[in-house]
Amino acid sequence: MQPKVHRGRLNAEGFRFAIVVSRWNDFLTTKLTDGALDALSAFGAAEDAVEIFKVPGAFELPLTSLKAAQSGSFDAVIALGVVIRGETPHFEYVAGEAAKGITQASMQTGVPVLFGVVTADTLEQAINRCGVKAGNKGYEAGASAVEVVNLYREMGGQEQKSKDKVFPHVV
Ligand code: INI
Repeated sequence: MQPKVHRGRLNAEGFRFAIVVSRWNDFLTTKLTDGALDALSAFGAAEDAVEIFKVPGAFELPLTSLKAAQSGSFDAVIALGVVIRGETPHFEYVAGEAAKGITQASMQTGVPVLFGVVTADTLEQAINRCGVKAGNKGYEAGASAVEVVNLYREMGGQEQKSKDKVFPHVV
């Protein structure tokens, strides 16, 4: 058997992206934003193809991501945040609702909403996932956004979302 394998290309040209990022743990979420922007720019996103929406905390990521996805202006939404267990007795609620709501935003709209939320037990673990020892979850989410918009375009299941798309993407 030689099944046809589909995998999204890492080409961001012509696609538009929203980054929704929480200000809670700002010194870390800015690193996630830098990482996501690095990925989008490395894979060819245009300077004006990315917009950033800032929210107070990770709990606000789902609805803001849903609104960005519903706007019809973006091919993918990248949700970024940092929730640290040691800092909050309601870690489970904040992290759980963020994860659940981000998934819902995606499923409800058909627009990919990437989960770039670091959930960590300690500050050290969180720092390591924001560009130190364990990669940068923002970069990963940005690269994953590029990959899936290409995959969905190939699958034909995703309409062109961005209004001012310049280059028609041909697979
Ligand atoms: N928000 C976060 O993004 N990370 C956290 O670690 C966090 N803690 O520790 O509580 C946090 N709380 C705020 C929450 O996301 C909402 O902004 C707030 O509850 C208002 O709705």
